[in-house]
Amino acid sequence: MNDGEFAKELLKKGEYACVIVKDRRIIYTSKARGIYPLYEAGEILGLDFRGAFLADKVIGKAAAMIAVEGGIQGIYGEVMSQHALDFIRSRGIEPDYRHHTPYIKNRDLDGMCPVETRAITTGDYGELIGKVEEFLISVNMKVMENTLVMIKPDAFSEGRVGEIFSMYESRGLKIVAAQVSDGDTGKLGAHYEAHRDQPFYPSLLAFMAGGPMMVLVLRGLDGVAKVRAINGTTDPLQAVEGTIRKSYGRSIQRNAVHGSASREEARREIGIWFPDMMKENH
Ligand code: RTP
Ligand code: MG
Repeated sequence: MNDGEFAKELLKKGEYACVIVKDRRIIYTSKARGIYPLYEAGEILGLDFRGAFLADKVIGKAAAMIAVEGGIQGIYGEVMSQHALDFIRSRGIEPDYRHHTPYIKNRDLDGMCPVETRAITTGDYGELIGKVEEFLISVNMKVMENTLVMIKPDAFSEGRVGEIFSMYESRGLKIVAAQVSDGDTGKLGAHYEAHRDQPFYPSLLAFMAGGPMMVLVLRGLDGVAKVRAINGTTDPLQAVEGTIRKSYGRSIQRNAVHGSASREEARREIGIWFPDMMKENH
């Protein structure tokens, strides 16, 4: 039995809704239906699909695009939409399927699935992932997020950069950009714009501009909330054991690190510190 038949066999046993096999090994399975399994396999786990075979209960255009982008060799779908079939064939792969349907239906079977609706208007992978994430967010599922982190001048001067990197990396966050910044009052003013009228603003700016610090973009599943949980509460005295601020913060102002408060704030802050990144997709 080859990899394609093996994947198909596993799917037919009914335990899984999505199976990926490569070199006689099962590299991914999921019991979940919908787009999340392929999003997870490709974007979250970063699986390399080159030479692999996918068998899935339902394949719409979005699933087809993710699989093909990852280099999939063969695709079997119990149900495949015409949009998926056309896309797969346009990439030189002959799809294998049991049933086909003009488009994937929504849950109530009275219209098009919202992911299919989003996918059929694009052929660009980056744009597709943006649309898939938009859908997943709308149904409260976790997605990959970029967030802005600062290792503030206190922690930087005390030589805590390595330990702080480890605390993020050991929790699955990846560093996608990093720079040392020293006394850039223009960028700091833009960054802390929302706090301009706070009584602590002048001393906050003086502290942040008072020596070198490190600015990072970290990426991970649920990255914004994850970083803030690792950082701990603003006041280190109230922070939970094991958080960065509990370990290295000294006061409500000298609190070792910064993490964006929301996805929107992360985008705004990344635009200030890494303007080139905003010209790409995130
Ligand atoms: P951050 O933005 O640095 O991640 O911290 P945060 O969201 O937990 O706190 P935020 O309210 O945004 O405050 C930004 C930074 O201002 C300093 N701060 N000083 N009462 C004070 O003296 C005071 N309150 C806030 C802290 O350095 C805080 O991280
Ligand atoms: Mg804040």
